[in-house]
Amino acid sequence: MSTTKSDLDLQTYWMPFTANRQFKGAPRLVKSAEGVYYRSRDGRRLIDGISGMWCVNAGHGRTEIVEAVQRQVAELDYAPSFQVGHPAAFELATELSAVLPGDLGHPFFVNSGSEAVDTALKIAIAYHRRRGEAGRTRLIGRERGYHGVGFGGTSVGGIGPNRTPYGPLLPGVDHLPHTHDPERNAFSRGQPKHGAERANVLLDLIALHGAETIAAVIVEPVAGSTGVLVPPIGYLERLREITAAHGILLIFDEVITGFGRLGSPFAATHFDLLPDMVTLAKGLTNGTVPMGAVAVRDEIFDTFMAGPEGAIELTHGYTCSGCPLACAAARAALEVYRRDGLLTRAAELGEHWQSAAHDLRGRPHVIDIRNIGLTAAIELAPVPGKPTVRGMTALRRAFRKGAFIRVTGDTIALAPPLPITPAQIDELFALVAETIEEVADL
Ligand code: PXG
Repeated sequence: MSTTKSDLDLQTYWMPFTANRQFKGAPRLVKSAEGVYYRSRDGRRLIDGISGMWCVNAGHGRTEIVEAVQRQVAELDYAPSFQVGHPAAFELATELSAVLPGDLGHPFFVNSGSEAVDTALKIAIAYHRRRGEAGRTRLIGRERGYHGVGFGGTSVGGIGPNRTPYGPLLPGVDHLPHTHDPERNAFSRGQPKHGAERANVLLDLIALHGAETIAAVIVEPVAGSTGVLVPPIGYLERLREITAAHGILLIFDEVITGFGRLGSPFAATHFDLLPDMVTLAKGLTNGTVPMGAVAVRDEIFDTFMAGPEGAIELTHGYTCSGCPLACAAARAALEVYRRDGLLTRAAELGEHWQSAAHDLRGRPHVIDIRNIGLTAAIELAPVPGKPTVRGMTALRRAFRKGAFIRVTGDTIALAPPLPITPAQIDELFALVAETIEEVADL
């Protein structure tokens, strides 16, 4: 089957985060997937270098997940979660809490990472208010951060083009500086050495506004969307120290880092730090059914449970919060992760992955390579005066060659399904290397 426009109406669908008109002139369509491969609509095999979109951590077409969703939809297609329950949501909450570090648990279910972030920000503000600190409303994100597309997540997010079209956004938001420092850290393997001191800017914001006005700091432990910025050694520890000392909640947005991406179940486990809340989505259901979650430490949960018994503790939730299908998918995904040892597999593959990534050093226009766990970014120098052109051309060329990758600006981002084999890692990087050669002379 060909991907011509004649047999498929491409014009009506308004695609997200896509140059619609350019895409529709030369569409890239996939029609099936299995393991670490997609199949394009015209029948070509593509190695999935980015787990769909950082979410298919267990690989595609996992029978256990497919069957669990099928059974669930046949038995109980939908049930609300306001004032009524169904067993799968309670079972999932218990199972998820068991894999979360420390006393993080009591998951509040939502439908996406964006909703998880907005929910976490609302919980943070409401938590302080319940404790008599209603003045703590200020939220602090970080430059280059991505926290989804809700108004809260957009406000604490730090990627200019995702913010500027949308007006003033939330008031009372500040941003820490990002941690990208190519002069000192280019081609670092794993965590870069330099930059922990950038966390100290939080002290300046505290001096400026007063700790008593600040509700929470939210960061991606490893910034994914912006092109894999790995935290400098000591940076996250410093953020934890400062937030704890000033009564500020620390939220780790683990939408990408959760469920084994770094070689540990969560970034909090990996860096051995306990944030006050984590946001989850993507890998929670292996990308199959939309679902997100916010997990909180006991003290936060207990604070909400302390009021009058008949009162709704959090006036928040969605029609599909804890939907049966999503719960079934997540329970099956967690079981696959556990049974196949996927939550730590990235650590086993880490050396091979890291060498394969850094072997690209010296290819044309490669100005930085960053990696941690099963993620990597290969940053290419922009074509002079034409930022993003080299990146987007690479994406198109790679797709044609048989590699499914992500590109942000002129940076190639890679994060394959965790069951990938060393030979498949080599296959992926060989295609990326060829692609980089092909975009040398733009
Ligand atoms: N937080 C983080 C850290 C994310 O990476 C979200 C929140 C929002 O999740 P939802 O489910 O609402 O999309 C994300 C999403 C990319 C890319 O190209 C990354 C995301 C989404 C789309 C593209 O890197 N991350």
